[in-house]
Amino acid sequence: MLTFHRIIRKGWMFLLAFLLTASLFCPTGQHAKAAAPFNGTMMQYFEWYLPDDGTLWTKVANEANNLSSLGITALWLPPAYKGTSRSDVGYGVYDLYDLGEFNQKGTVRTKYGTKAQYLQAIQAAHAAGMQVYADVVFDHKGGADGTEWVDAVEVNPSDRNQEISGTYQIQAWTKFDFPGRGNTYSSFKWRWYHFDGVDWDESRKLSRIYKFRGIGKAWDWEVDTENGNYDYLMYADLDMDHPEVVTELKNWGKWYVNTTNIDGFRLDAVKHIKFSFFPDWLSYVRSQTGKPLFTVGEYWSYDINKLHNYITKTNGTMSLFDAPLHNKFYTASKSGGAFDMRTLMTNTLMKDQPTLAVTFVDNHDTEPGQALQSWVDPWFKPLAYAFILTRQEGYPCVFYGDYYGIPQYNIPSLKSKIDPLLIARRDYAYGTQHDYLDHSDIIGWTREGVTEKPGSGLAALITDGPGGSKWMYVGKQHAGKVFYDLTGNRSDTVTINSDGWGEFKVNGGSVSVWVPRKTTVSTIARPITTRPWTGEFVRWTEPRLVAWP
Ligand SMILES: [Ca+2]
Ligand SMILES: [Ca+2]
Ligand SMILES: [Ca+2]
Repeated sequence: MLTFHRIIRKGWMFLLAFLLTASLFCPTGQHAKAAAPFNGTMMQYFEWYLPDDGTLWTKVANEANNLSSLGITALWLPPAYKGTSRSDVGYGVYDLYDLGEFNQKGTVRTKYGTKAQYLQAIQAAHAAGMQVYADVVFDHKGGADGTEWVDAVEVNPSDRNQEISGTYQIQAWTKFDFPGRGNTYSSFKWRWYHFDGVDWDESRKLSRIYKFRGIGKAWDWEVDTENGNYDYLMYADLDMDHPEVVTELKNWGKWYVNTTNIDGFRLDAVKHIKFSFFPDWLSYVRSQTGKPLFTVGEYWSYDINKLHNYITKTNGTMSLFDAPLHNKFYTASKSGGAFDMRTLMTNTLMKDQPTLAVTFVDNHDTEPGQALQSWVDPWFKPLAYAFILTRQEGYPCVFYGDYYGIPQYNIPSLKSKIDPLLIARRDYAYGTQHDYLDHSDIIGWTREGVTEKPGSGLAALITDGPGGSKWMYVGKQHAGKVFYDLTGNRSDTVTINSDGWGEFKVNGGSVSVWVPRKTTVSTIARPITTRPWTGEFVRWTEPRLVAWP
């Protein structure tokens, strides 16, 4: 009997130990955690005016667990290689192979830190269950080590197909020898014939748009047709028609992924790069590294047809930032209520190519003082974030400058406004969506929730005008449940009727995200141990090219 009791007791203790362990890993009591959906959320982890103090990579490592626990699943980090100077934001790329490792351009580290710190940041992000996307700048190179004499012709800045001078020799900054790095990682040296043009003649100290002359030299095509041919943007423009350039960039891509272990790319200035280049480059790097490498391109245009054209030409091989949607947010925020909110998604990628749209509110280029300045007014930001974070279309990207603020322009942090919306995305924004985009001021939508995500489902309202209410359907499974406003903007509650409907309210010029009041489900932030790093896409759906039109 004693033995029998011991066995029982031993068995009980095993069971207890198992339950304890299981509950540690599954605080919500959901044992089928692996199968539960999890919404992917990207964060652009920099803004233009960060101080040149070399601390960003360390901050990434330090904040990784906090960001992950709020539901951030991927970080887009700024260009990590050596630019024209230490304070270069990264887009004036000098040496793609110098990640803050060699003494070049008067510095070992970049604006953001050293190579060792960068690799550490990526490791920390992975350990916290997040992906990391690298910023890739292939359009141009700056900060050349020397000049070369090159035959060139001036072109009309507003029509680059039009030559406006005879051919003459200019002194161009096109010689890249990388004396600080030597032949480490690559022995490739850049010469004038690897470029299509420059905008500076050192011998005459003249600023023009110079197109190089020589065998096979021409602006690349197809590129964006703004200014006739928008191949040329700045610095020394890479010639993607030159096979040595294509091979070197492929070698670099493979080296970069293998060296840094990053999970994807943000491609800079794709409208200035031959449209056929990236599908070839991406398929090479993906096949050589065996990684899916999620990729989003920056095609800066508010014209949806240009984005459709690029997606068609690149065969859906990459996502694009939804610049037209950003423009809608900007316009709405500046219209004092006169914007027709029913049209918020019209002619956007979010609507037309929802699985290839990376949605965002603002970025480092739309900040005050930047080239594409179009800063969404602060009152509208929580509305815009609710729109991209709680709807089913698009892969949303949260901007560092919104989240932490921009001291340079005394722009305060919106963390207290964005955090509840991140929670809404992480825990509630699942399941069938019902749209009520039916009023010039107040629009709304609901998500029914899914059983694999207990307690999920929501009802959201935003208005650019007066406050009001809307009857919306959240699903019969919510009948009798009490919903409250997760944003805290309203303190009343809504009880769902027996048909699954409720009358949800929103204040003027505001947002409310109504969610079921928790009963048994814990509100403890998801510990990272429940989502071990798998290297897989963390999205609700894989990218998929939709037939258009
Ligand atoms: Ca060319
Ligand atoms: Ca170009
Ligand atoms: Ca309106």
